[in-house]
Amino acid sequence: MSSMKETEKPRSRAVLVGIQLPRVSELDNEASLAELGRLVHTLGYDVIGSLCQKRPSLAGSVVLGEGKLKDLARWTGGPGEVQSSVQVKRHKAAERFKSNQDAEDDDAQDDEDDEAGIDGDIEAQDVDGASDDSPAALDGARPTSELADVVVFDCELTPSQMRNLESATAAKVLDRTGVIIEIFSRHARTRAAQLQVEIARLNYLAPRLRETQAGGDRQGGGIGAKGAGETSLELDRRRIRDRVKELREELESVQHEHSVRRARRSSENTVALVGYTNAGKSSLMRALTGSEVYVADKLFATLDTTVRPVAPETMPKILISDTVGFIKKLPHDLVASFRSTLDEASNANLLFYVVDAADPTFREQLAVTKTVLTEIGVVETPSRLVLNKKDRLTPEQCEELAREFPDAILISTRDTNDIAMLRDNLLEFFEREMIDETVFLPYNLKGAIGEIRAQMRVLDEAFDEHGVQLRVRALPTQLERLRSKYSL
Ligand SMILES: Nc1nc2c(ncn2[C@@H]2O[C@H](COP(=O)(O)OP(=O)(O)OP(=O)(O)O)[C@@H](O)[C@H]2O)c(=O)[nH]1
Ligand SMILES: [Mg+2]
Repeated sequence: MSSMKETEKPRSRAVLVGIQLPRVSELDNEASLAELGRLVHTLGYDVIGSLCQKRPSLAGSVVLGEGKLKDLARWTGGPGEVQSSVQVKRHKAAERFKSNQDAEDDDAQDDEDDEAGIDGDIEAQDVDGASDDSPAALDGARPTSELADVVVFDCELTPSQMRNLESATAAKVLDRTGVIIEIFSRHARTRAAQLQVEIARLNYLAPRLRETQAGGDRQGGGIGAKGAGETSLELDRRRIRDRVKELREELESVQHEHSVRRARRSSENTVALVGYTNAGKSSLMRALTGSEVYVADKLFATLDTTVRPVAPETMPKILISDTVGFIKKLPHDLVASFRSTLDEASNANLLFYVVDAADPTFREQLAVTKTVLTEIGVVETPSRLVLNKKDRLTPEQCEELAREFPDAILISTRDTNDIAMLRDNLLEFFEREMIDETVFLPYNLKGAIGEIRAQMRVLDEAFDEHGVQLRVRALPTQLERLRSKYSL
């Protein structure tokens, strides 16, 4: 539904800015910037270019060097330097000019050749670093026929850096955290997810709100105000704090309901699908359970955990839970909200680490996933590595991966044979873990008998005048829970 909204809106144009810190390799930096591009695209912006600069740190009033800032301003039509308060009026005029320009540009959006050529130009400049003093920058020489209205930095910016950058570029400035929080708030569907994201969003906004108000006319510190009605940006920090407290209280009660529901499922066999965003978890969920969960070529398509039984039904019944995806440089507050969303994972009997094997950076993505799970206390759960999107690999690549990860399961969610194989693998796992035990149930424990039949495999049964003696095959944890629940 939200995807509809995203495509209906006139699309904003964004320029990406990467800061390459000393210990970051060229490759990692590129991958990170490419990922930022996909995040920004998910947000509904068109990425029209990118700039990158090596810097010793993220310090400084605008993070970038002087010349680079001017380069950046050419993309947005901004003044190219931080405006003093006297200059703010001119800054405003520039913004007005820009929005007029936008309207014109919308009428003439077919100049693709032109745009592509100039894109290449800028990239070449960036690579040899010769762009640090372009006198044309201030004369309004623009790299494309269209100006960008948004600048997105692939790092976290301080509130004052953000304000300075907005002043120098006359564009809206976002950082990676802001983009991720915005995507989360658009994609959150259940009340629990909405509450978690809203808390993270307000915490992110609070310091920026103070700074921007002190700075003058702009409000909102760079995050899109859309959909934020109730969190109205005029709220001062005290009111934001109150609101966060309220939200946390509501969240607690919602989470209590969730944990009750989870406890009800606790005697069942569950497999949690975990992994980086866009790896194919929801696709795998669909394939294994026949359910219509949301699949999309978007980052963070899924924010809420869904649980469905494997279909066709298995005995014992196995539940699959689909979880929220991970990403590098995840904002801290969002990690905290993962904690509860990922309780499903911590209660699972088995974890499937799903990775997009066609993504050259999947090893790192897997490491990020494992780190976050360890952080939230998921440590001892047995796991399997599922290398997905096999259809995008050559046979040679498949062989190499099989050598590198001998225990992994290489699949494509689009291949029914692969899904059947994965399903067998899943059943085998539960089969291997299961033990046979005899339990005696007095006749008055009808509920327990029903529960056993629904969830465990009954191998043998013998009745006498007091009750029924069942020989069952089940997971040790299942049996344990059964015993404590019915005091057997
Ligand atoms: N080529 C190919 N594409 C796949 C495969 N499995 C999934 N995809 C595509 O990958 C994209 C992401 O799939 P999802 O299932 O939504 O990924 P996800 O892991 O649930 O992502 P998040 O919900 O964002 O964490 C979609 O466009 C899928 O169609 C596969 O085996 N091969
Ligand atoms: Mg998903």
